[in-house]
Amino acid sequence: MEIGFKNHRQNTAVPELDRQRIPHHVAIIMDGNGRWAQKRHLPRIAGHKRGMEVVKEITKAASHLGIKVLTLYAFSTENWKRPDAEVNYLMDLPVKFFSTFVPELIENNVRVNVMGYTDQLPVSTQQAVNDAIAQTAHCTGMVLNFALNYGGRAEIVTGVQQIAREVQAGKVTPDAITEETLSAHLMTASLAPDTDPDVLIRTSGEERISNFLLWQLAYSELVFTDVYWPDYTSEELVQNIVAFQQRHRRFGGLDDGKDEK
Ligand code: V07
Repeated sequence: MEIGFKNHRQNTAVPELDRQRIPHHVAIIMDGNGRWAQKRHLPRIAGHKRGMEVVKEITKAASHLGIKVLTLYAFSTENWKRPDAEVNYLMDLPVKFFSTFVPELIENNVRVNVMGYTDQLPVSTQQAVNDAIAQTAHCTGMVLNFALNYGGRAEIVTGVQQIAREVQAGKVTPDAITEETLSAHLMTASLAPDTDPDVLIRTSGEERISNFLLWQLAYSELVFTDVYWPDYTSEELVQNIVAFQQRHRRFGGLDDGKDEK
């Protein structure tokens, strides 16, 4: 085990980041924007605005760490239930985000991808997203993958519908359907070979999946932090990756049993 620097308060060793074992795919549920704002007697929108600036910082940090795919849960299919003013503001964030950040994405060789039911978004939002995808299409570094109007169960239903149509057309037999078949019909298929997150991070203290990447998270390590998303930093990201590196992934199997209790 890599023992790094000593903790200043106590003389206990704290583990350091292993740069040889950076997770390929990191997914984040960016929670706590509303609570961050409430605590400061600010409107919820102020939390979202600050949260968008944090997205920019974390994107750059993740790219510098050598992460291959950063998936961010920006808007769920349930978020339409929020007040109209808040939904309208949220729908304008991708526009704001890209109007200021595309040059930096290109400088950092970051390619934008979006997954979700984007056809239901305002046309101006779709336009901003499509422009950013087009303008970064040549970038070969990290993929910044936004989940926008995304829901995990709906994604699986859509994938199953596509497969059923292929069966109906006589292109596949039911027995030939495997886990790989469904994987290939999910919205993460274009991220292959990194379709499944190695680690899911959720901020703001809630310990739930909330209909995010249900299929893809089957073997992911789950890391929860109490920090509200607008207070999240690159140092916290490194800490959360260290926590991931301390875990012992077995993908359901057993290893040599040394760590079995
Ligand atoms: C949103 C800021 C981050 C905290 C979570 C909620 C508020 C960036 C985007 C975005 C999405 C797609 C895209 C480019 C940028 C975004 C929404 C909310 C809806 F292609 N931040 N952010 N989208 N928040």
